[in-house]
Amino acid sequence: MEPKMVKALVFDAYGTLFDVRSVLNRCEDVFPGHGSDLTGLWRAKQLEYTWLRSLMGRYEDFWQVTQNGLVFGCRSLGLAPSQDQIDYLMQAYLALEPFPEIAAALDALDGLPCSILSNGTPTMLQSVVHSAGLESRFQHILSVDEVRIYKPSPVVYRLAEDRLGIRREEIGFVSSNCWDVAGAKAFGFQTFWLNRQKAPAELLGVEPDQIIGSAMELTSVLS
Ligand code: LAC
Repeated sequence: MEPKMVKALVFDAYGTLFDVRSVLNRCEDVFPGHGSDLTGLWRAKQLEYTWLRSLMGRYEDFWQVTQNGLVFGCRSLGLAPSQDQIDYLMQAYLALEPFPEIAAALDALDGLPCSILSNGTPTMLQSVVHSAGLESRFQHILSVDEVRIYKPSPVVYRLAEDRLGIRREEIGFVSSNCWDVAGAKAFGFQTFWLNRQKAPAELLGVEPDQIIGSAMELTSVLS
């Protein structure tokens, strides 16, 4: 499908701009031999808790949900982290590595306004963006904390439409999380699934408008 006019791009943060697997070194450091398993379990449980809490109507912020996901991940591997170990591992989330092409890809977008819409708390997002030196690249850094429900609730995507003041069909939404793309597409954004891992598409009844393998491809699919 030919993209319609896109007046602004909105990016997901975790897994899209920032590599959630960059916690691996700290996980391996604290629990040698378990780094990879803990990294995967931690992320999976973190997301699961966002969906469960949204369904339950019992929001708590992403810092807390991320910590609970970490503790559950440790326990399911038979590990009992101390509070100091939890604090040390959680600090990794404030300085996740950006994916290597992100700064150049944002520069190449040539003035197209870019924002972030994420499950992260405002503090988490400010920290990770600052640590990656990307502050000047984003017009808005929007957190679900304002609406106290997680993606893929349409309430979250509406927050971006309202704050950008641009109609949803003129907003391009970029995420590596296919389920997030599905939520954004169902809401009415134009969607770009950044599928770096060549993962199979989720079967959620909505297809991304475009599938790209690197953020560098945004310039060409938008032209
Ligand atoms: C986020 C999650 C989906 O940044 O990774 O919102």
